[in-house]
Amino acid sequence: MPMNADQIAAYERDGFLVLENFVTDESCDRLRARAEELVSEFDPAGVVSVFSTHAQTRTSDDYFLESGDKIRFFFEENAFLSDRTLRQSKERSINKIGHALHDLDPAFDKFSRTPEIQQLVSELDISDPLLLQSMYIFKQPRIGGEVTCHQDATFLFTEPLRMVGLWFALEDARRENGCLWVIPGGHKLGLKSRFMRAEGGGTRFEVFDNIPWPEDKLQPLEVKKGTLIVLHGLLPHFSRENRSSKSRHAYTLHVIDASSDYPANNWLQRSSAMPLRGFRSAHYDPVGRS
Ligand SMILES: O=C(O)CCC(=O)C(=O)O
Repeated sequence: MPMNADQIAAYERDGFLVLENFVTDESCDRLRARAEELVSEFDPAGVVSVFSTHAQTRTSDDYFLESGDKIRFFFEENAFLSDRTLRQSKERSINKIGHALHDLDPAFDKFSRTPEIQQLVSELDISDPLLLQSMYIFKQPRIGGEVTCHQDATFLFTEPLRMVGLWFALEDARRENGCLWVIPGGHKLGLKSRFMRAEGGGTRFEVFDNIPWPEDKLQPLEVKKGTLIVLHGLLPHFSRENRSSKSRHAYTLHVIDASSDYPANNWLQRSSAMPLRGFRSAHYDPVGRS
């Protein structure tokens, strides 16, 4: 359904939009079931990589840096006991899967490339869309890690900036299990930093502005399963730890515009054999011809 003028105005004013019932419960459940299969097939031996946003660091190992065109699995920071064994089952230890699910897995391709998402993105000033990054985020019960306050454009920079984040709640997200928090209007504060590949290998942050976020303005977005939260690329947002007994699964998709420059020193890169694509599916034809 097209967005109305009030919704577009709210997005421009606040930098985010909450669209309830954007996805059916059945679609959410299909994606959850597929993620479960991927995790059960994943053998962590030798590839253990942890995802953390604390202290402005992010895992910079090759497993992470090469994941832009792959399906890779990252553990929660608190997944391990001191002897490096898992505190909970493998299924309850993964922080997220990233970053090319939407291109490599048919179920994720189908979920990501619907006419509804295509239309929404076209209404957000992205006329030549490219699906850049996807993540399945588990926010595991009890050990789900905090995601510190950030702008997605820090990690997925384009010049000029034309990028939108789509955050799909696959389960109810409440304060208790680590819902998203946003700073309404914070997208007008400018870009604070860029996370990029460093010249000598690894990654680094380039900081443009050290002023702390106005955290008193943070607002929780408690949403129901099936809700889509649209995030402007510059909107500051974060999520708290999950200490509850409930998980908080979400799927995120980041879309950029082909007319903007995508710098070669952005952390997320792809091999030339797997170029970015728009809404034409490689696996699935919404009209049913293939
Ligand atoms: O799902 C979350 O808890 C936060 C995700 C997020 O902000 C991100 O990955 O950019």
